[in-house]
Amino acid sequence: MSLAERIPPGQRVTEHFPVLHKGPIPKFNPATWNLRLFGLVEKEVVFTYEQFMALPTVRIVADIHCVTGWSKLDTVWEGVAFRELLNHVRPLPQARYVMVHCEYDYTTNLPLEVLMDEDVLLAYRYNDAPLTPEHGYPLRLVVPKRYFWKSAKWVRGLEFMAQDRPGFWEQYGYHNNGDPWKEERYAR
Ligand SMILES: Nc1nc2c(c(=O)[nH]1)N[C@H]1C(S)=C(S)[C@@H](COP(=O)(O)O)O[C@H]1N2
Ligand SMILES: [Mo]
Repeated sequence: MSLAERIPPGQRVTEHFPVLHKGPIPKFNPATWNLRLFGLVEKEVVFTYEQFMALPTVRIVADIHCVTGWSKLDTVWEGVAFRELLNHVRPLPQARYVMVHCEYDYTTNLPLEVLMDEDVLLAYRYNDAPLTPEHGYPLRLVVPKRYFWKSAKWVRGLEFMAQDRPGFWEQYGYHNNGDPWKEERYAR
């Protein structure tokens, strides 16, 4: 694919890695940090930092697209594939959506089916180095096929749900789906 074909409509490529978020960068304490998988699951699962870091890892190379107009090509992420988590938690049959919960109450919503894609991961390394605090250390979601606001930083919980519910930006008028190729930037 040519470079031009990799840029969704209305986007421009940046070499930088802009930092965008609401509120402060949370402090990280590995002794108290955990990741909670809850909601419509057979049995709730809570990973300690140590347990989470022991999970099998994947490495992906992906282009990322921010709704504010920048795209960044060939970003490299390492962490745990979302679908690996389903070896540890069993969602109930009616669970079709996930609310991603972060520090300071940032949330974003995604269909479970979208998260099951092989390029979706909970990342703790970026471009062959530990993720930096401003980019989501110790753990961020990466969903390359959606605008980057859905790639939530500082993730602490995944809530399995039967009905969809808007997350933080989705409540403030961002598109519920956020596919860059369809330019799903804002809700009508
Ligand atoms: N927890 C949290 N995650 C967040 C945000 C936020 O405000 N809080 N902002 C989102 C938005 S709008 C974007 S564009 C990306 C930016 O990620 P970056 O700072 O690593 O470029 O993070 C997303 N994840
Ligand atoms: Mo954003």
